Amino acid sequence: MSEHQKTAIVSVYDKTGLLDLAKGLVENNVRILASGGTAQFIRESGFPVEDVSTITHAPEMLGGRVKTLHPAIHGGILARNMESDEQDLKEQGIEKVDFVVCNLYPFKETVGKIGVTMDEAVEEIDIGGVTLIRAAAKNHCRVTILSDPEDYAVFLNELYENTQGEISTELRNKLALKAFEHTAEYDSVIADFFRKQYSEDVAQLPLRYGCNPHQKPAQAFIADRDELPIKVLCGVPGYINLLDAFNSWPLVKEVSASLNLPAAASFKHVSPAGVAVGLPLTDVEKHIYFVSDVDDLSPLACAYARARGADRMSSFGDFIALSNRVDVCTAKIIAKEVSDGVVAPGYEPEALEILSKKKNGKYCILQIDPNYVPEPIETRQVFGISLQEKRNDAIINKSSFKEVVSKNKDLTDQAMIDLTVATLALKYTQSNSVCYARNGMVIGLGAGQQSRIHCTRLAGDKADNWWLRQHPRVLAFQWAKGVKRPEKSNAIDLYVSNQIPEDGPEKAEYESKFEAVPTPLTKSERKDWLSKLNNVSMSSDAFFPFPDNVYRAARSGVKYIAAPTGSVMDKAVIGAADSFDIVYVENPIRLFHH
Ligand code: 93A
Repeated sequence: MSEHQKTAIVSVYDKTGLLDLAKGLVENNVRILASGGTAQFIRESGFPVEDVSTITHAPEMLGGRVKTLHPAIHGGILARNMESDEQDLKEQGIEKVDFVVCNLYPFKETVGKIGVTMDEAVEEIDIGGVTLIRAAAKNHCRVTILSDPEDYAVFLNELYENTQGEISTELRNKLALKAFEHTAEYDSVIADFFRKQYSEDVAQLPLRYGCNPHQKPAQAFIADRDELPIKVLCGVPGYINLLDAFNSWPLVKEVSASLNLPAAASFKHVSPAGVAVGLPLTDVEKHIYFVSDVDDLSPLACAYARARGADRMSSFGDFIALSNRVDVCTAKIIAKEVSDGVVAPGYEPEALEILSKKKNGKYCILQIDPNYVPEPIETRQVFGISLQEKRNDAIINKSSFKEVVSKNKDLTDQAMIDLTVATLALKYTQSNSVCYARNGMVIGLGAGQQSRIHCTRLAGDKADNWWLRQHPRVLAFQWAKGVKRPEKSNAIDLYVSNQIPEDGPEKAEYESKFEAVPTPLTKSERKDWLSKLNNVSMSSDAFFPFPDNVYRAARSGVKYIAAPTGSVMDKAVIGAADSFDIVYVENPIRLFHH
């Protein structure tokens, strides 16, 4: 054979298109060296082919575990067009390889079979094939790697067109990338299999289903660490529980770190319904958050009472995040509420015992490693496409609110606390979002609205409801015997949101909750009471496009606003704030969250 004859190593599990390829290679005077089964397949069809042992001078061994793993093969593939490599080949009597055709043992298909054994799975881990593919792809400036039968045709077209048997750089590059993608995906499937075998409940957590019961299978896992940063202490977390946990935990951790106070969040559908720090509660607050009967509220308990109490309707069945080790007092409050689960860095033994009894022992209790720091780059797949971004690691604290752009520049310390809570809440709220806060807690949050003014109105209406819940007439409600906490919250919500049923079964049901049915608030009584709501802070995850947002905010006692600027209407928006003597701070960081 002439020393210029092109050589192909062919070793394929999937023999689709192999004979057309062999025919094309032969017609272009390419020498074919193939592994056992591949060689036999080609030979039986009458095409000239040599066994790889012709150059390795070693038989296939270990039941096929070693076929192509040999310097005569890999030296031939990896050699560059440079003197020292040529010299090495000459000394070892090795010929250069120009084309590698290889596809791998079907590991994924094998482990997908019901009842597959570990031995069966292990035998399907391709070593030699992956080495062939990676070696050829590494040296793609000279070697062409075909890892998919789909590419044989385009390869042969070039081979027929070019009498020298050269393949264009463009095609070699494209095929090399494909080869690297192929081996990366192959290895990730193997890792996934062994993670499930050897690290269940450590680095991998099987989930009953995804967002909905028909979305199976589902799992949570971490690929770059030995173990997940969470431990399941009770119950079985669901997919949405984990979405809530991994959004609410960083939120309370950051709020607590920024304000040096314990923090709590009450999440529903991956947005907070309430977020708060552990400032002490007044008697009225205790009353409206349903904790009047709890003695000696700890700071963490105050934080949760506030977070849960902000919007009791939305918090029904919440997922809770607590910044500190959970104490008995906090656990006792949680015990009384309808809730789905909790995440915290630790639990006092008695607190854990109390919580473990919830939901007939099925309450989801997660312990998170407070020192866990996620990778800076986050990837997710949507509709089969990977999206990657740097994690939103923006730090929000009191010093974030320096750029006062309004005439009134009097930003109080309490306002800075409230703006920190509100802005951090937005960082973990589905956008668009606007948040009202007062006295260290969220009092109204508008999440996931496509229009900003709808967020501002929604959050404003919630803030109004929160304030109306403190009206003396609501505080004096006389409940019928046996009315449960959620039923009380529902009735209060109908009352304060001015939606008291006027007739039919709805009215009867509403009235059945009371010992004495309360007289509705008149329009002017509502107005009077709402006019007393003051010193509210408001934050927005992006700029306000129109002054209408400021007008709406002012109606709910907003005195401090933090929002990014950058709208063509900035001047009009800030002008509107000035007309209400509102302090307007530019927050330079946009906080969209999806
Ligand atoms: O068991 S292996 O990892 N050891 C090897 O040395 C080796 N070389 C190629 N498997 C190896 N292969 C794989 O054999 C290829 O990736 C291909 O999937 C298969 C082709 O085997 P046969 O030619 O005997 O049908």
